[in-house]
Amino acid sequence: MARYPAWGSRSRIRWCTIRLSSPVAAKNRMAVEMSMSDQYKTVDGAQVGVLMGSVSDWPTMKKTSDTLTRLGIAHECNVISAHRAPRRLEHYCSTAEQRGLKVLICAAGGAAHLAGVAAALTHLPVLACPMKGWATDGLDSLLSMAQMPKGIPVATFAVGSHGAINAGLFAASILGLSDDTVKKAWLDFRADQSAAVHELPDG
Ligand code: AIR
Repeated sequence: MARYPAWGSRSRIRWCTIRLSSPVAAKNRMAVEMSMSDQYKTVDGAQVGVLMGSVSDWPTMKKTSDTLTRLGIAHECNVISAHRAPRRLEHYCSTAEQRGLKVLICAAGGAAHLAGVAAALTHLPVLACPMKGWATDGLDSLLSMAQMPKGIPVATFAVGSHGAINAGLFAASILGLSDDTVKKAWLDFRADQSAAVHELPDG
């Protein structure tokens, strides 16, 4: 219960009492929470959450998803724009840790605020993937992500598919610190990659 000032007919303050945690309010809050979590996909056992500002980012971010799959890392992919669905983003990020996620990878183009806002809403590490937009070849999103002011960091990767793949690999290097299966997959990947590098060109 709390008392709040309310304006009376002659502009004098009246006091009204609001029951802050009435059963009806709690039920409404629960309904809002439930409908909010219906608006994004969750995967049991996911360690990484991949977020995109738009479905138009998916052809690039599918490479992150493929990289995580190749390394055996359970993950979930969602489109949640910081600009177009801010409340959904808040709900997703503020429940991320309790749902078992350990790393978020955020991709957006243009004025890309997704990674920064996500990092403001969770203390989990946030990896940022700038997308090539409709102008400036992705420089706008690169700077939006790389130029975060001190206090809330995001780790920013290269524009486009190279950054998308590296973000997946970087997630593996983070998870590998505490997960031996992921560590082995990550080390195997690196060893295979080294073995595939030839010293001299053919011919
Ligand atoms: N975007 C969406 N909401 C906020 C931002 N920054 C980005 C998307 C996408 C670009 O805007 O991440 O890269 C264009 O989105 P769309 O949906 O118009 O194709």
